[in-house]
Amino acid sequence: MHRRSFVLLGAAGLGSMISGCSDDEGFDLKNAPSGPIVLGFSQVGSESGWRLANTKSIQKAAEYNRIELKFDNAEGDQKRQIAAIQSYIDARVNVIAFSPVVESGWDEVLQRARAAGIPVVLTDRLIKTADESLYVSSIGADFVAEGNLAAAYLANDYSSGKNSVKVVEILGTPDSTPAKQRTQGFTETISKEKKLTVIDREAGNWTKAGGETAMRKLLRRNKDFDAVFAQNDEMGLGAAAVLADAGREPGSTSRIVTVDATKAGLQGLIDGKLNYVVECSPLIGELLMKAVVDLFYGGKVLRRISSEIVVFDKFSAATALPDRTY
Ligand code: GYE
Repeated sequence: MHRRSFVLLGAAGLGSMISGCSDDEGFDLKNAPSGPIVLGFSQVGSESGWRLANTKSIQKAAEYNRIELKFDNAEGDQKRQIAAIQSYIDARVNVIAFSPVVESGWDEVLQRARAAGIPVVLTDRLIKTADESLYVSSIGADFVAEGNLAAAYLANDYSSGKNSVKVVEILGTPDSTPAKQRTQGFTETISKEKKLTVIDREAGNWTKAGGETAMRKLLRRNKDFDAVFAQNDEMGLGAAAVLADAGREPGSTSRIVTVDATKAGLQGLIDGKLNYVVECSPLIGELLMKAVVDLFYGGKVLRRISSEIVVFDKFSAATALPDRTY
């Protein structure tokens, strides 16, 4: 069945508006800095094609917007992210942004940023905190919707024939927002359509090697399952390699749905290794720099700025791949 790409616009227009920030919102933003805005950014790591494209997007957008970027790559280490944020506070940057590797453990360093009068913007992922005033805006995709779509497309694939479909799930980093919310969305949808059941889960930590290891463990524990929901392309392609070695033809005997829509993911669709890929665009650099400029030049900064979601199949992947920038 030829599916068209399905576009679900983020709720970019929703969410409270923040025009600068007054004391009662926790930040008393100073006027625009005399020179270029200095932004301190802490990146999660280099774990996937998505992350590399995200880094490039942020660095290019800072250059294009003439924002002085202090950039640190934490290589997956929360302690290093906290140290980088502290170094930006010590350096008295104008604004801090970061993609939190996990959701918990940020309150103390963000309270120090607020005490220093430095606004914080979250990109890509979220934090778990009782004090939402610790950050002024968050920019990223609706991961729950991505999980909803992954389940919906997988269920539709079995619309004829099988009444019950057993799924194994390969997760990203535990306690990271995309890992938690993609599972939440997938679970919400399958609880309504009643055809799919997740029988087992294993963490693959966003990498291809992690996906291979997770798939081997799942194969050892489960002889009988139909499909794989891998939370990013790298883990899905790792799972496909292990399934092929085990004689379970990925894309047919075992259907696979993933998230991200990197070049490798779209190629996997064209090669028949994957069945559906839900896009989660990493290209949020421009959204971040616009929010940063608006913070200091009186523009309106949304509390939540969402990116678009598109679902690819092998046909739309072939159309999109030639122009793909990541
Ligand atoms: O899906 C994965 C990356 O936070 C949305 O992290 C991002 C996720 C993405 O490693 O490839």
